[in-house]
Amino acid sequence: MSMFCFQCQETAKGTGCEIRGVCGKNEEVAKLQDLLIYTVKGVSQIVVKGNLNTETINDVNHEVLNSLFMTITNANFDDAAIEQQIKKMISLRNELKNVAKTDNLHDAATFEADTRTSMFEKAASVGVLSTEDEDVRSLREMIIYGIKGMAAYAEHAKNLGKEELDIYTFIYDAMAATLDDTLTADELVALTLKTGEYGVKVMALLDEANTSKYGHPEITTVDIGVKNNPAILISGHDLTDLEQLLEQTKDTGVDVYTHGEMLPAHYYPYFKKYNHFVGNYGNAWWKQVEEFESFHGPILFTTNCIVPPRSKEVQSRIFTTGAAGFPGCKHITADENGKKDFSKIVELAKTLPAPDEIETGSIVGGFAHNQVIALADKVVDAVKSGAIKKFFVMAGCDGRMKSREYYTEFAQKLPKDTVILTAGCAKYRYNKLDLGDIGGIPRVLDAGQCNDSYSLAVIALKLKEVFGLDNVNDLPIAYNIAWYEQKAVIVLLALLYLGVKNIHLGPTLPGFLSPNVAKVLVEKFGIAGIGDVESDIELFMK
Ligand code: SF4
Ligand code: SF3
Repeated sequence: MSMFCFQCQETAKGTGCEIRGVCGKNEEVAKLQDLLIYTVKGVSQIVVKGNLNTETINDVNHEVLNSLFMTITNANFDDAAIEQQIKKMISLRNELKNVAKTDNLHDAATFEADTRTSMFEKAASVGVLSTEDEDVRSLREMIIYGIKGMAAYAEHAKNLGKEELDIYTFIYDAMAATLDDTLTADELVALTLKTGEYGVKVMALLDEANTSKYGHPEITTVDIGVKNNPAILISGHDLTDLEQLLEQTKDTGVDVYTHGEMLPAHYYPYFKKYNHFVGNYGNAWWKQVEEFESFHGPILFTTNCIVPPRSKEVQSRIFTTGAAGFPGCKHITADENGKKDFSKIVELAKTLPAPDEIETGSIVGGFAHNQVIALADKVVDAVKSGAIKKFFVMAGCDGRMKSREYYTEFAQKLPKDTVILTAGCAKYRYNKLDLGDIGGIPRVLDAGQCNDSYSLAVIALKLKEVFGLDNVNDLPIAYNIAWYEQKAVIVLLALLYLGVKNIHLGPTLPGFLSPNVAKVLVEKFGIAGIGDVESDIELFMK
């Protein structure tokens, strides 16, 4: 076996990628990512054992976030960048050791590897399978994946100047705990739930960061056709990158379109002042292979999900920034003030043709908590009068598996007196269907990116209050969530922490759940997979 990774929904055979990732990750990158995570664990142990105050180690906090984010599915395929990050982490780790003056450290906190060969040698013994007990392995990995998602959201919040030290402290505690062989399965289950608690905190922090800077998302119609100007496509989740790109493209004759998870940026009042921020091009991440060809202009990846490009021509137009990376694509770094110079992208755009039109029309979104709560009276009346029978939370991710057609069919076949609450790129399975409205309330309410699943939880809690219920599970809300990568893991853990039961997760249950851990999730939280559309709808409507 040359590699092992089972962190995402598309893992080979549902059990693990062992030769090459279905995502395109090769053995080298997989091993380097394993080693990077191992260094994060070692750093974490030093911080915990040395009782270091996270306030005094901000550079380490930030590099830990970046390291975790770089290993998220489809974020970074650049072996050289990951190797550099490992070296940086080892050097920071050694500096920390001098400050912390701790002993009895784990190998993760002491090993040295400064060449590619020594890194591969080390990586061979520190990956996922180095934990022998399959239940402990399953729980450790679930915690780590949740923390990867948490780190991604904390990074976006940090880029907007919002940080919470106790989130960093939790990341160190939890990552260090994954090295601790004395922890029982019960203790790890408790830590998994605690990860969910911090998942809620980090999403609340990011919500605050986004809305305090860019305003509260509001109902917005987004054009999905094209204009005649040369253009740049921006993908991923980072709104500060978008802001800087829009500033730097102002009055240049170059338009900016969103792709995939960047679509919800249009819902923020702040970005509406940019006339050259013209619309959304295409669909969810996995459709990029065709859509980038017809777009013609440069593409900026601020985060996941990158699909390895098919042609050199497309590759030459892809730029990455932040935790994203792809070998052979230009990477743009921030200066010490967080400023990024996108002028190369703008110059390239000017030399390229305008995008081909692949569709026309528009989509409507912007139903984050503030907007929905502003409509609360209307919503509550519709529920009381029976016009709305049930809400379906269908947030999460999209992916390329054929089995995801389930979600389109599910949305189409839902009774007309139901409303879909969505967030994340899962929405592309049904956001262009004409599902109509109920008394002016659209039947698909898009709250935003995957992190805006937090909004859906806020809406549920608000409805619970309005209806005077004690338990969030007594609301007429069903959860049919699609997952793909590790941000969906933190969203799921956050919902479990909030007490939401009977979540259906698909299109397949995570490969990283051992049979016993899956059993705990089923028994304690009523987690279930999906079946066929008709029987699922019948079950949900009961
Ligand atoms: Fe396989 Fe997913 Fe890991 Fe990629 S991220 S190697 S597809 S499990
Ligand atoms: Fe999508 Fe990659 Fe998860 Fe943010 S862009 S939801 S999969």
